Amino acid sequence: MEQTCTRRPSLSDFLVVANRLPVTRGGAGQEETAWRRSPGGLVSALEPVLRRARGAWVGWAGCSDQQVAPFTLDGMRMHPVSLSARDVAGYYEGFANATVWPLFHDAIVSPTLIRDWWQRYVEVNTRFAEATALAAAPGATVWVHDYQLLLVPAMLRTLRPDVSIGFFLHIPFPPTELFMQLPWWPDLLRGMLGADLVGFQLARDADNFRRTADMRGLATAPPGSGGGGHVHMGGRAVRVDAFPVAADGAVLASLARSDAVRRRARQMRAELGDPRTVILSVDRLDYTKGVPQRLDALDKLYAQRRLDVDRHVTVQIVTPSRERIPQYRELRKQVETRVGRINGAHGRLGQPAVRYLHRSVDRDEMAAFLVAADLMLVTPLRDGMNLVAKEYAACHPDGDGALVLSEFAGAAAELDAAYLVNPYDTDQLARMISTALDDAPDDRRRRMSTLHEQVLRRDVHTWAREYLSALGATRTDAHRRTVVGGDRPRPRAAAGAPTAGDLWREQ
Ligand code: GDG
Repeated sequence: MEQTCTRRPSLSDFLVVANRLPVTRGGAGQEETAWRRSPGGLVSALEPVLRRARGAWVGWAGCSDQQVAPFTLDGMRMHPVSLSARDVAGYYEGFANATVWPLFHDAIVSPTLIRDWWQRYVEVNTRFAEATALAAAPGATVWVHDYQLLLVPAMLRTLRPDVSIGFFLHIPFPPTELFMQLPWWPDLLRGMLGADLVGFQLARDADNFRRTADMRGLATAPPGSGGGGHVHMGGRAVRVDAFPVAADGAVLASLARSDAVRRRARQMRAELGDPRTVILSVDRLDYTKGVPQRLDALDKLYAQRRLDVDRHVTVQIVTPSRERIPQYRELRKQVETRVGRINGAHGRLGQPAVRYLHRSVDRDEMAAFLVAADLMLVTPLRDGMNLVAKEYAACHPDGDGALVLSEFAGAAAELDAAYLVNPYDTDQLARMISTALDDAPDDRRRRMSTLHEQVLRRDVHTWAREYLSALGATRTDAHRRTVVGGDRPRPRAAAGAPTAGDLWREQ
């Protein structure tokens, strides 16, 4: 990987702002200082887009109490934001992941409200906004991501009214009554409304957001008026709309067709004892992903002998996540206790029912697992989208395989040819797993072909293009409204600065 250090990086016309830089330091056989790409939903979704647009990324490098100078990696400029150990505890593990994350996922786990965390969140958001303001060229386009940075759009607008600001939320936006449980909800709402375009995964999330803005007396216009709904804020019309995130379909499909991955998939099946059916789940170890509930359904099926260890092998991969947060440590115990119980009750010597991996695997290995699986279980209790479901469909071009998908994953809104299920209902989940296994081969094939076509038709590049074109259009709209509506004119972009739409079209 080509890596260069620049003391004074040039200004960028296009910037992604996210909690984490898409890199981690070090790795097996690498020097301590070498950076490599890190896994995760946001990175998977954005990395190809950013490379194509040759932009910059503002984010935390992942190590606390260290100043990291800006650097360039594989043609992407990185602007590290430094966080102290106290920042990490209060802003990241605290307010972002123990307050906002559970609340926005239907409060599956009770959100913790701690005023110090909130203050830390405000401070860190300020730092992100300041770092972005320094790195952005006049009239630049800035795309801010996710629940860790809800305040950044408004802060950045104050510092740099010339830039075009997009915000995208990767997780669900909760119903108004839940959102209003947060003592600081008006600040968060105002923060998001600093953007020109506020994007969500689903129309349902955008509707929740508009309803919440209504509570604040901010006038909203219905969807359809000018290509999406608008919220009027401080003399500006903020566009609010849905942009469902997509997988890097073509790349995965070609990886899945490659000799190396196919060979590895065959080898995996052999290592599993060449069972008739390989059942797979891959999740970040998070209570939103419904892992214990899914294991309970499998337990039932093994107990009722609808699954047996000779013919059906289950592989559960969990990627370690947020391990310093107590609820995540508790979840790991719950999952591992269940795996032990299932294997103790239904496995045989050398033939466990569930093969359990608590680690992340590299991209090719991940693709091989997806190819090897006859049945994929994606059953979150709540999920903004869920890319694993889409990635599985991308890896099955020939109509083989089957996908059991939770109704509470955002992906279910598009992938309705999957076997949809309510993951809270263990009996129904068990029945649906059986149905998917026993379905007529033609029906299963028809469903899988539909899913594959869907995820290839609309991939991560389409997603970014849709979002950036919409963001580009808001700049034109804002100018028109300034002239028509007589608002105080915003400083215009520097002559020649590309809009978000131009940035995309240039590629
Ligand atoms: C958030 C939202 C939304 C996972 N383990 C490994 C690995 N992964 C990759 C998957 C997939 C990504 O990580 C996980 O994405 P998800 O969408 O499933 O979930 P979150 O991390 O919760 O992401 C979610 C997403 O943002 C994007 O908007 O869909 O709803 O919660 O790409 O493949 N990749 C590799 N090894 C692993 O062990 N290589």
